[in-house]
Amino acid sequence: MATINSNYRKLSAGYLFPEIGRRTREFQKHNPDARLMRLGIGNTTEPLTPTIIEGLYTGAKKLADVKTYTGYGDEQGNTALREALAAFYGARGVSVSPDDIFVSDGAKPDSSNIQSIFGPSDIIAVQDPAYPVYVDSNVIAGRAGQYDQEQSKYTGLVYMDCSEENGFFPDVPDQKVDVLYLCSPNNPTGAVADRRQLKSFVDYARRNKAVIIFDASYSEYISDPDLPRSIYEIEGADECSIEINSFSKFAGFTGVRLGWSIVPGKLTVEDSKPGELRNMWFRRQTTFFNGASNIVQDGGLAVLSPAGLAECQEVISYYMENARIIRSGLQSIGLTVYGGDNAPYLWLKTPGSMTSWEFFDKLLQETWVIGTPGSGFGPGGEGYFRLSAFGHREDIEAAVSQIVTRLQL
Ligand code: PGU
Repeated sequence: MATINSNYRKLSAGYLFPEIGRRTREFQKHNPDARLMRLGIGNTTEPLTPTIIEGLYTGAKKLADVKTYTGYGDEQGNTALREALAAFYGARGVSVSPDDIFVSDGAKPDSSNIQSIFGPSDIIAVQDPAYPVYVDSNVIAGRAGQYDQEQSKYTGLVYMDCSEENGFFPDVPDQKVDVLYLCSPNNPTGAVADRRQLKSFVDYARRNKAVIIFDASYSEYISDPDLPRSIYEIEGADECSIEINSFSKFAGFTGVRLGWSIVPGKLTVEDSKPGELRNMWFRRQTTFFNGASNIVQDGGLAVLSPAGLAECQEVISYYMENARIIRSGLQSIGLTVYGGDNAPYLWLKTPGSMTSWEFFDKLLQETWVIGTPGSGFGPGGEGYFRLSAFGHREDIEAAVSQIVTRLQL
């Protein structure tokens, strides 16, 4: 007799984005003429650049010739791509070995799967609010305890508060935890950790033999040269941190699918030898995953070429200009807005004492703009709302103009 993994029943509700989709379809059904503007999901909209398209063509053309055809590739990912990624870090003064890099089909799978190399009763800490995948993957793995409806929290997780008071980046926990998820530039708040803040977490992790899972999916949106784009910019981080990154937001690969994670050979935990965790992640990936598409990996190589990097920066600047347009529009009607400086997300305070979902419905009804309720990212997001700067300029301008002229405050 088969039984289910009852941990799935503990998940608080539907995954946030499908729930937004459900409410949106419902609205559209009753308002078929409304032209919706989607600033909800962080989904790229601008086309891939010429150098990247050329890289993808090269990858496809190789498959047409018996001399260059390849089937299953190198297990950790194409060696040339791993070397190019190591060089990408090297150019920033960060030393990463290609042997420690694992190419994947994106940061979401890596950030949900990585927990499988840790003990079933390890204590997990998450930023609050946070990208929901860190919480949900640990709920499914049975580490989160029960969902407490009243608190909107899992009893087994440690929530690290990110609020206006601490600039939306948390202090280290005042208790001992084993695995900590950090995301900088942050989804959803748009906050970016500085070196001192990251150092405090690296020091904490080393003191407690804990591991930081650092999601750097938005690292390329940092334009301030003083802000760290990799946790490995902090001394000692390679003994206590795993970094996850992606070509999704960096190069518009949200639908193409390509990412990477770094599990340093030096990383150790309480009961492991150096290299053991890296080997376990290798074992996990080679057992459950068969590598990213070879064509796509050629696209990734093109991203990392000098021309590719320059073109990607232009697209990123375009999205960041969107962020500026959204922020100044919202501020012009008196809303309080955070983020959007070195991250493609704007984090606004809902007006009055509205809940995040109330504001979602109000914004949709009055302005036809779709955003993301902050409470969907954890209890600390209640009373906040996320707007994404991904979108065509004309759509962003139309959305801002609708908000400015039609939102009743
Ligand atoms: N990590 C963070 C922090 C993210 O915000 C996202 C995407 C990912 C990872 C996923 O990266 P991939 O490399 O494309 O797998 N967040 C978007 C999309 C929603 C989702 O379900 O992933 C968002 O709107 O929050």
